[in-house]
Parts: sequence; structure tokens; C-alpha cells
Amino acid sequence: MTKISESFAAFRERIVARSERCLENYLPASNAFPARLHEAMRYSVLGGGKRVRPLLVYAAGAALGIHESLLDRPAAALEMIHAYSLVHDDLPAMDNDDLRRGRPTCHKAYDEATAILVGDALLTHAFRILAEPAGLSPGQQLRMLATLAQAAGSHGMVGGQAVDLAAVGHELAQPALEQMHLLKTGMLIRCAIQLGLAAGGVAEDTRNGSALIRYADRVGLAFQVQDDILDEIGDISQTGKAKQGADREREKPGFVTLLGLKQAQDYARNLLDEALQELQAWGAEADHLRALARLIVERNR
Ligand code: GRG
Repeated sequence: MTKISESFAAFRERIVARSERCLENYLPASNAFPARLHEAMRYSVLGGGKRVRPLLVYAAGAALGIHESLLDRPAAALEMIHAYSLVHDDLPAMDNDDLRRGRPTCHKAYDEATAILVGDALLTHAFRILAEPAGLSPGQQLRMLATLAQAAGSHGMVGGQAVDLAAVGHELAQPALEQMHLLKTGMLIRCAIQLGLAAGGVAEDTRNGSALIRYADRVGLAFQVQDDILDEIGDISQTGKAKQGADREREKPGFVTLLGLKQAQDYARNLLDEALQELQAWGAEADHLRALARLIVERNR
């Protein structure tokens, strides 16, 4: 296994910069025809974003000893799908948000039709990026394409969004709330790890593969619990949102509403502990995965 000598802070800074460069290169140029659409795609992906999903892909890669260049396209493709989901989620027909990452949302900076097309184009562009030759075998690329499609579609993120929209104004019991979040945000987080496993040729049903997937599922849920906590008490100068308590105002079921603030915070801590437990058999090569799980639960934006 690779010996990890780089601190997590240095890894994070380097990988965020690397992801930014890859996204810049893989996205269509802003002056390429049709320029306004391409400019809006770049606006929605670049300049902001914590890049949590790419960080997870590269941290899984570090744990498995994979060359980073093999992860550039999978990580960028996943982040493009995440960016598309935010653009569509912000539309008036969904969350109707004016601010994202402290800047006007895509449909505010451009217009609604453009924002719909930006999402459509980012979703399809992600699959093109992943399908292009990148040093991976065709079998690995096919496995990644299928995994990403499964995570993003009606059995994953889009399905979770449908359940979330249907739940507005209703109370959800904790198992139903968790099921919805496992799909809506959890599947892309799990996908980050699955892409790392595919790049390393590690089957998901092996001891290592299944432990990393269970780690991802705990982290995904913790991510969402923390997101609900930040919606309630986060500093808007950090979260980049227009106001606190927006989800509660929209009567969206959430962990803070269900459990109360203190218990939601305890729950996020427990999920973090469980995620770290899954890495118990791993050595220093999994340190970036450990640090990322902590960062996700301790973040303030
Ligand atoms: C519209 C098909 C479709 C899906 C939308 C994930 C999602 C489904 C909507 C996002 C709504 C939301 C705010 C969910 C909470 C968790 C989440 C995904 C937060 C945003 O992700 P971050 O914190 O964002 O990674 P950055 O800006 O850092 O990239």
C-alpha cells in the first residue's frame, strides 16, 4: 500500500486545485458555439464548491494506491453531475433559490430555460468525459459508466429528489428520511468510492470493497445530517445561502426537525464514528478518507 506522507491539508489543497484544472479543461470553452450555454455551464461548475466528491474519489484512490491521472475523468464527471443537480434543484419548480455558493443561481444569472439546458448538457457531458480514453481499460470504463448512471438516475439521486419533493409538507419517520437521503445525496457519495474501486479493479463484494462502500454510506448520511444542521444554524456568509432555516420554512422534512438540534449533532458524530470503524483494518493509506469524513461532519459550509 502507498505510504501517505502528505498532510490532509496539503492533499486537500492540491486535489481541489487539480479538480479545478481538470474541470476547466474538460468543460467546453466559453467561446465555443453556442457560447452562452457553454459560458453558463462553466459558471455553474467553476469557481466555488468544496469539491467533496472529487476529494472522495482521490482519497479512495490514495487508499488503494491508484495513480491520480486515472481518477481525473471519473472525479470530474461526478462533479459535473453534482453541479447539474444543484442547477436544477435551484429552479423555481424545485427549491426556487436565488443564491448558490454566495452567487446568483444559474437561472438568476442567465434564465430558466438556459438553466434547464445547462443541467441537461452537464449530465450528458459527464458521460462523454468518462467514455473518452483515459488509461483505463474499456471494462473499467464501462463499469464506471454503469455505476455513475445508476447513482445519478431514478434509482439514485433523481429518485431521491422525487421522493423529497413528494414529502414536502409531510412528516417522514427517520427510516423514510434516511432512505430518501441515501438516494438523493448518498448515491453520488457512494459513487465517488465506487469509481475509486473500479479504477483499482477492486470488486465491491470483497472485504475491502464492501468496507469502503459502508464507509461511504455512513459518510453520505452524516453529510446530509450536517447539511440540515447548517441550514438551521449555519452562518450564511459561510454557507452562501440566502438565509437560515430555508428548509424548515419550506416544510421539508429534515433531521433537525425530526430529532432536534442537539440530537442531530450527536447523530452526525455517531455516523462519523461508524464510518471510521469501517476503516479500522486499514493503515495510514486510508488517512485521507478518515480526515475527509471528519471534515464533512465538522464543516461550516
Ligand atoms: C434536481 C435531479 C436533481 C437532483 C437534486 C442533491 C440534490 C438533488 C439537490 C441538492 C439539494 C441539497 C442542497 C441537498 C443537500 C445536500 C447537498 C447535495 C448539498 C450541496 O452539496 P455540497 O455541499 O455543495 O457538496 P458544493 O457547493 O460544495 O459543491
